[in-house]
Amino acid sequence: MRPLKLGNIVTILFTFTCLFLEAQNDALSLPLINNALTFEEQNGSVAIEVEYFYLQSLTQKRKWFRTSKEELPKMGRDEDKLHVYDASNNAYLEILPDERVTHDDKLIHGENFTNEPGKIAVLSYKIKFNTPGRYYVWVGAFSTGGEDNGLHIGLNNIWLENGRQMQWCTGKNQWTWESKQRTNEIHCGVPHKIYLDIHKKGIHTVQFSMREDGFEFDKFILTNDTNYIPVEKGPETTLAQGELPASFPEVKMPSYFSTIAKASEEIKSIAAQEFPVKDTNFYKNGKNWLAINPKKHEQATTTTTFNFQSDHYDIIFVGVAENDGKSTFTISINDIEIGSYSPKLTQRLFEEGKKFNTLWENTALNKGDKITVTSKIGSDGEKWTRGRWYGKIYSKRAINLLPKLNTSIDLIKPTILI
Ligand SMILES: [Ca+2]
Ligand SMILES: [Ca+2]
Ligand SMILES: [Ca+2]
Ligand SMILES: [Ca+2]
Repeated sequence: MRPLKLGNIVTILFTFTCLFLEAQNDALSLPLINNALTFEEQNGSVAIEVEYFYLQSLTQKRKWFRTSKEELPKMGRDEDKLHVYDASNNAYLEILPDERVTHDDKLIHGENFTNEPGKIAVLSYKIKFNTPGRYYVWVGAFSTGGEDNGLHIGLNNIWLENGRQMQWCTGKNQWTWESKQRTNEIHCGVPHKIYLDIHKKGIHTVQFSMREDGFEFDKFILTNDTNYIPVEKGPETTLAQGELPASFPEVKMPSYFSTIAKASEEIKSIAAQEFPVKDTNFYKNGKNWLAINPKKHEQATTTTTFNFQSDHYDIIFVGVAENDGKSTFTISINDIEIGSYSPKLTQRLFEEGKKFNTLWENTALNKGDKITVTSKIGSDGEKWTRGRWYGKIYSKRAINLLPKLNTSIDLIKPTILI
């Protein structure tokens, strides 16, 4: 028997792939729960993962599709990346296709945009309310542009003025809680104008419908507390009846350092933990960093050998910013200092990314050179930093990868360099 030619094999695989995706797309727009499942308001609040809608209707023009680690909708135009990392319950819905990505794309009323609530792609959730009253609606959404940041809210198939035109302006490119209504005067929205009035105890249906296609929707919270602001992923879901499926699989954010280090074969890197630790005053902090214990030491020094080809390199030092002071890092080659660097302060406990890297351009490095990093802890007057750092990256001058390297991490896929 003659062996199959490679071309044949490829064709066969391709056909199967297409069939599989079509079947999967359909499944990603269907409810995961039946209409017996009822969420429950307790103590004036209820939080719901939007992927647990029991009904989706009016889907001729646009449809909500679920995205999770293993579920990736392919539904026409959809230019933004996956945003599963940091989504509550590791899953979210996106309304697709996203035909209006920028202001220059044609606005088609009733198709890629609608100011009329309850007309396109309506999601429904059953909630048992124990406490009648006014409930402010908070929604966790991920917006990447100006044409994917609007939504409408309804109650029991009635779409009132205070559920129209929910709007996000700040918090681009990250999951962001908001509760504002767009008005003609204030396009970025007015707080406390998006609410539902629950007049009677018992089961009500809360609904959402499209305003702009490409909207990404993670979770919503109804609260009767005017001062409430959600933090992190918001409260847990509470149920009156039924059982939710198991949580979606977690998606870990790839390490920032490994992502940029793997961006090209021309990039050489030495991670902090590849430097020796013994007798240096450093310790290994988690899987990626070296750090100093401020109770024991103020300074630490480590040296390793540069084993890559001799050349001129752009050297990027990948630091970690901390919130209790600024650490200082000094880099030397064969005991000759090339410079020092202090990452800026951050509001978070620690943070990494392009804002916390530094660069020494066009530096001669020879195979066998001794590379030394000295860290000094910093302080805010009360607490001390830990002099954390991540590693160093070497990029050959000739190919100039800096525009690529000088980027922040995006999520999931390692093709992340913009
Ligand atoms: Ca998308
Ligand atoms: Ca859009
Ligand atoms: Ca989107
Ligand atoms: Ca979710």
